[in-house]
Amino acid sequence: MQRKKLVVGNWKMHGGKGFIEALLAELKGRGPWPSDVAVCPPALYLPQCEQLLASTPIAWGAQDVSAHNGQGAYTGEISATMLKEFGARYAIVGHSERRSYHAENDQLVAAKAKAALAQDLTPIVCVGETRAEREAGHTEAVVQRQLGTLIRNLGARIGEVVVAYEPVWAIGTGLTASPEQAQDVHARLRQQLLAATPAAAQMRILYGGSVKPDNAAQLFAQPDIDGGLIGGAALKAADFDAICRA
Ligand code: G2H
Repeated sequence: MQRKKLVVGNWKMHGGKGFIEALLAELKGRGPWPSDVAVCPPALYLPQCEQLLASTPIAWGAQDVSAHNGQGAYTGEISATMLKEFGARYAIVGHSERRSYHAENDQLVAAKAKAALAQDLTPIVCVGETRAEREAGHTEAVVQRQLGTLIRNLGARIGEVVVAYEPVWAIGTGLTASPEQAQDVHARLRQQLLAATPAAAQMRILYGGSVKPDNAAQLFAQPDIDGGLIGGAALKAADFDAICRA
C-alpha cells in the first residue's frame, strides 16, 4: 500500500530570527513537494514559523514536549497544549540527544508521546542503537525494546504515531546506514507494529542520520522507508528541498 513520504527538518539548537526568516523565504519559494514536509525549530521560534508558514505546504512542530499536559509547576517544560496554540502539528520525542544528554528513558518517551497524542499532535518517536550496541549484535533487541514500551503504553493509538529510526552512530557523523541496513531495521519495526495494529501498514517510519541530497533517493526507495528526519541538511534550503524531492 502506498504511503505518502514525510520529510521533517530537525533544526536542533540552530537558528535565530534572521536566519529562519531567510531560510523559510527560500524554502517557500521552492515548494510544493511530492512529500509532506515539516520543520521543527527550537520552540522559541514556533510563533515565527506559525507566522511565516501559515497557508503554505510546510507544517511545523517541536523537538520535544512535556509528559505533562495543560499547565503546572514544571519549570522549563512546554506542554502539548501550548504547542497546539502555535499551530504545531508534530512533536519529536525520544531523540537520541534527549535520551543521552537529558537521561530520557523509554518510559518517559512513551509518556511524552501520550501527552502529544492527547492534544492531537503527531509524535515522531525516535528509536535507534548506539555503535557499541550494533557491534555487539544488539540492534534488533534495542529497537524492539524501545518500540515495545511505546506500544504497551499507547494501546490503540500507536497507529497515529510516526516512528523515526535513527542509528545513533549515524547522527551528525557523516556515516549513514546503508539503504539495506536501514531497510532491514525498518522492516522489523513494521513487523512489530503490525503485530500490535493493522494500522501499521499505513504508518510512516522515517530514517534519520546524516541524510543528504546524495543519499536520500536510495534510502527513500526502500519499501519500508517512508521519508526522513533531517538534521544538518535541513539548515540549507537547497539541500532540504532536494531531499524533499528525493
Ligand atoms: C539525526 C538527524 C536529525 P543529522 O539526529 O534528527 O541529524 O541529519 O544531522 O544526522
